[in-house]
Amino acid sequence: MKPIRTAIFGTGFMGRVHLEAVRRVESVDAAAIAGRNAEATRRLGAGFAVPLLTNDYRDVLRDPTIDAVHICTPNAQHFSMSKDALLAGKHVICEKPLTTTVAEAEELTSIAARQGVRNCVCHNLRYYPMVQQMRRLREAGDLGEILVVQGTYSQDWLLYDTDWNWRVDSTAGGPSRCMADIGSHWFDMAEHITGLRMTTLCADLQTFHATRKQPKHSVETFANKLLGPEDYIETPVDTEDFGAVVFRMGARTRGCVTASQVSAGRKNRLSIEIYGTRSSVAWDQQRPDELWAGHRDDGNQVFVKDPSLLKPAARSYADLPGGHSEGYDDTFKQVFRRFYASIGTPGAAPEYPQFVDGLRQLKILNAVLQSHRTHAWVDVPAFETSK
Ligand code: SOE
Repeated sequence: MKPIRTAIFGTGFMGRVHLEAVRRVESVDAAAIAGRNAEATRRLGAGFAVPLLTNDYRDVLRDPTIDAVHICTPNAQHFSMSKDALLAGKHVICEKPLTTTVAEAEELTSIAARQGVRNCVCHNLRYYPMVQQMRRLREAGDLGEILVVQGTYSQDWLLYDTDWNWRVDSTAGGPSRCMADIGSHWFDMAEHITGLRMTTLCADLQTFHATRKQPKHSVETFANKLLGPEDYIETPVDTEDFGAVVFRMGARTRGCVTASQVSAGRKNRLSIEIYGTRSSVAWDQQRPDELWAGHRDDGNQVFVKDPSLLKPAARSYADLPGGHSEGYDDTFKQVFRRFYASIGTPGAAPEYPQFVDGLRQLKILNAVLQSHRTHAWVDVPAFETSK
């Protein structure tokens, strides 16, 4: 089969992660990189011997030999780049959040449907083997009825007022920062595992630093710790550092979650706990190969990832034998592998999050912002997602 030719838009942290993962997928060639920073584009492209390097993503869209694009730029650019790519007939993988407004996400979802191309929003964290195992345990009825869903997504890389990244700036990242950047992963995972949908919520957000010291030059995600205090500009901040959300999933299931980018020592801790009438499960992204199972009338257990011990439907998400850890990078490989396989198999049902799932997250985020603003519970509009 002829390899599928793909391009990466954006050369920051996510651009590199996508490029490395694409290189691990069978029958896909990394054919182009588009980045605004010429030196970063050259360096990334040279390292991976990518043939077409440009500072104008439209050069890629005009190239009929390129089949697909990955959009890994700051959030505010997702909409126009995705729209242009869809209209150029490319298959599109876009980083989350899909857009910065519900209206934009709705427009992209309908253009994608009209164009008949494959589309994916990168909620990759669903594809840790143990997250898939939790989903399959729930499907098999091992958890019983889900009563309570709780957890956190906590990081510390924006704790100090000297910490800066484009995500802090709402014109680049959108009106929500912490909830859109990491809270959305948690919500997506909670719905994916439980099969339930958030129906109503009450949110409280907090911006601890009303101003931050913005470096005079652009800073790579998570790389701010390497800067000295000398060349900063004091800049007002209008995006949240922390959020707490209490929610309902239908008539009986209840939950709560916090998302934080100011929790010292928590580097990238997504933790989720699901309590059912039969048993419980709990998982932490920083110990990805372990799954805790809790029992009322028996000893609790810690399962260690081993494909042969996973539920059959979770097995294809674990490529390595037990004792060989699989982590963050591997989740991208799992998404991209399924995305590219679906391009090669036109009738096949997609097995990855699509733009409609990105739209769902935008609706949840909208409800979070509205609830915080009005100090009130807000309903999350019900609609069909791909899950
Ligand atoms: C930064 O908070 C970030 O890179 C997010 O943007 C990713 O989606 C998350 O997976 C890790 O942290």
